[in-house]
Amino acid sequence: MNLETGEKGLVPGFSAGHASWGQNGMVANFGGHLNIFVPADIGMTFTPGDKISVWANWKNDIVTDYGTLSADNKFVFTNGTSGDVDHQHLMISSDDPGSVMRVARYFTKFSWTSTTYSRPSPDYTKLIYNENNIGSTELQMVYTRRPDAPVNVKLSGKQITWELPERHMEIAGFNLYGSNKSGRDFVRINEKPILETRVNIDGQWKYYEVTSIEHSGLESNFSTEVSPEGARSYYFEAEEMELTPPARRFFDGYSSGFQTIRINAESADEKATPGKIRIAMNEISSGDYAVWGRVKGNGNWSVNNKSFPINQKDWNWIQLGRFNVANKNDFLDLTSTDDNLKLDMVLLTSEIFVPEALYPADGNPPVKVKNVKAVTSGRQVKLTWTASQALDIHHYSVYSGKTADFKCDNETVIRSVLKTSVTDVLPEIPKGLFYKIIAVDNRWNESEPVTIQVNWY
Ligand SMILES: [Ca+2]
Ligand SMILES: [Ca+2]
Repeated sequence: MNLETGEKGLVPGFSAGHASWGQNGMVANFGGHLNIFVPADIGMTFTPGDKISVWANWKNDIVTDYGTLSADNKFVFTNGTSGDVDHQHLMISSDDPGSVMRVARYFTKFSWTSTTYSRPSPDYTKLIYNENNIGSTELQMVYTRRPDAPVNVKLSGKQITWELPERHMEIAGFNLYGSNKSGRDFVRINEKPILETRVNIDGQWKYYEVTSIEHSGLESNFSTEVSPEGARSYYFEAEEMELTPPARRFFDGYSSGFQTIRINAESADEKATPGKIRIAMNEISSGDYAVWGRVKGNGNWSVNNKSFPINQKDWNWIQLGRFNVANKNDFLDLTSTDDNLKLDMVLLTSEIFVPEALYPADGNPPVKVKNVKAVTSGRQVKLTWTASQALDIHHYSVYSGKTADFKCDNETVIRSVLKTSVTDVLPEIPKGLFYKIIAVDNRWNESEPVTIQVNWY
């Protein structure tokens, strides 16, 4: 009986195996390629069919195990168990289940003590999962997106105020950055995180921005800049804009926010339609702006129907013409039909500069580490160093090679750490051994490496 209305009848209960549960309901498999959304309050209705909706209707089976639906219903995290998603942790957008993002590959054997669940953190900036590759349970973590930056940032006299972004369960505080140039060269000002949503400034800098910082130490990109003279540069993460397939989210650790947009049609109909990224101009001051895109791939991006050829093997900032913002209802539409063409970020600026870094608002790397020491003990090498002086330091990466000129890359990295020491245990005492240490800031700018040679004799 419905106690409010007195209505009597049969009410449904609902359970599903191997589903992705969230606070507001679940996404459950219904046959191989169809997923349905069942809201959590399904048992409160006599007509449950009206509340169940199709969440994904894939052309091929996407077979997944248990998973998690984010608290805002926007993403499902789950692990693939066969076919082309086998052994992969997936992040799938509810807005476009056609973008099945492959976040991490896992190497594990089934065991009840080490099940392969995909657990996002509360704001789903990180995915945590088990493996039993080495022992019984190894916890692994991968970043999935940056935290959201503060919103409604305002400068009034000597005070800057802001509001919490939509996703903020993991935000521990805020950092303040200043620069004398719009859109670039921002440096952190505060030593300890700001715990309130306001800060007083001394007016030493022309431009200010704020960031959110998580308990984990992961920092957001910058908010919109504020200045007594008004903002002149605006950055947009392509994946956070309004999207029309075949413009789809794609996971890429070398892109800003760890995600990018890729043109990826899943049907002939989609192939015939341009994918679109729409950027609203509602917070942009009117005026004439240079449009820059961080792009990769081959093809054409069209900006409000004017076409720009792209031929970039690696990520690069390319100017995509100019745009005159006349009023708040204007849109900037970036479109393409070229498969695998990518767009990571967009910059609108009325300044004259060439954006260069992954995130040009801070292209300043930390200073390199000092006092690197190596102490050997049997087959162990203990490396220590003095912390980099940069306020925006995030971690240190340690690389190892046989010659002094070895390259620092994914092949030679041995560990990334938050502390200032590493102990490397070697299988045997090598003939030549060099380590390089690189300091990395919150936007992944890297210092010059410092090299040390290790000798046993
Ligand atoms: Ca991006
Ligand atoms: Ca920096």
